[in-house]
Amino acid sequence: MSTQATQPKYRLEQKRNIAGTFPGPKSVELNNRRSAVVAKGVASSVPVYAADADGGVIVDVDGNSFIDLGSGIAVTSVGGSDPAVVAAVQEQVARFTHTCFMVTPYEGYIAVAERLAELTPGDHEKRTVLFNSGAEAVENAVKIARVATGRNAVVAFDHAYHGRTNLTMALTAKAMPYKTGFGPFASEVYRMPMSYPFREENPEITGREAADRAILAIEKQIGADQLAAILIEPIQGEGGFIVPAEGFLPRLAEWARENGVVFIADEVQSGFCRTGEWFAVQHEGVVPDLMTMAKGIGGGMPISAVTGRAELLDAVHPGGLGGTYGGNPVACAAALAAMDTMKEQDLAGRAKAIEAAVLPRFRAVAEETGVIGDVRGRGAMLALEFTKPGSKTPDAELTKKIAADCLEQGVIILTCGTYGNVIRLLPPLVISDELLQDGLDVLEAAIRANV
Ligand code: PLZ
Repeated sequence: MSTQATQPKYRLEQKRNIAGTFPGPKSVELNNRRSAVVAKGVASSVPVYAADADGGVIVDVDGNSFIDLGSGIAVTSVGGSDPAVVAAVQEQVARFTHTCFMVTPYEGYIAVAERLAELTPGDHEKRTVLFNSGAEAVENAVKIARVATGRNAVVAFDHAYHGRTNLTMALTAKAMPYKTGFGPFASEVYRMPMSYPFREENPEITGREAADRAILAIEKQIGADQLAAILIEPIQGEGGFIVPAEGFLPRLAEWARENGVVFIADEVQSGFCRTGEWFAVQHEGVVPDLMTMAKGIGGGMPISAVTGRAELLDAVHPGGLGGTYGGNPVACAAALAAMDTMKEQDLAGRAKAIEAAVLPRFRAVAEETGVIGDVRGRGAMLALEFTKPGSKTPDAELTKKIAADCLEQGVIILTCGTYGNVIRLLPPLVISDELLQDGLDVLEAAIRANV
């Protein structure tokens, strides 16, 4: 970790502690109330209810302290209640909660746009528009690309996840639970083969060749002149933390540029220091035309953004983009504070340190146990892909069991993947070394106990 970086200040003791029965009586009671009134369609991966959260811990209503290795799906990179975010929110919320930027604008929105122009890759002129959720950012990036190009088709990839609204469902690859029964879906979405090094039929295929495989299919099935945008997660999230082979993203971006196609990087999950850089595209020097961002940007408050080339965003007629809450002032204040914390605490550097603590350790565990086919990821966006020994057959059952065992020991661990066989590690970037070690010890023990 950089020595100049300031250290996180914790309000809660950074310790794992499962006090009594699990889940405790108060969580059980809340669960009963929930069953009577909350829709079944929204499911929770953890059966306890949160009362407090700070740094790398979440405390439940029964007083149990959990190590958070999920960050509310890659959101609370600065921790569950970063003092800078809390202070900024309190200050703003006491002045005004909302005016609607489309009615009476305010400075915070502009300040966020200025910050994103500075932080996102490329020194071209940029514009930003703010929304509330990742899905909304993706929908709007597609709208912008269509207006700017006058074309309709959009390419997304195998294993992609882009959201749950109608257009983003169409862009998302996985049927269950995201799409099944929810159609008809938006048209003019075309799915192309991803670079998934661990599951390539030809293990020798380079990133560039994998890109050319997709490009050939695009040219034959769509036609470059009909294509508005290529939309891709630089490291796929829900689909399994898939890091494409080196050269895949640069080749796609290059082809897009040559053909007047807008290259959209969906950095909703991978952005804001998560992978050891501000944005995951930076690992290969890719400069997207548009970027979608959400999650980590807001320090836990709902805010999302599309940032990109001025000529693309400004192609949209005034009034064509917006929404009642987009760039809400409280969320903007939180985002500015969260970005300050990321910089001051060198959370990108911290993500790299987390990578160094995890990858070699779990590569050794993979070797010894034979149940982990692939250990991958960048920064603090890391994954273990579980497979039946001696094969690449996904083992979703084992994955689920290990995550459940970790939870009983007080460690919140998320799974993902098209085949449901990936454990993903997404700790808050402010997690202490000791807490991370404890969490990893629990995970390693749970893996060993199940083989
Ligand atoms: N793009 C790359 O990861 C959200 C979804 C969890 P929203 N990922 C978590 C779930 O099951 O709903 C995501 C993402 C990428 C877009 C989105 C969508 O972001 O803020 O959930 O709309």
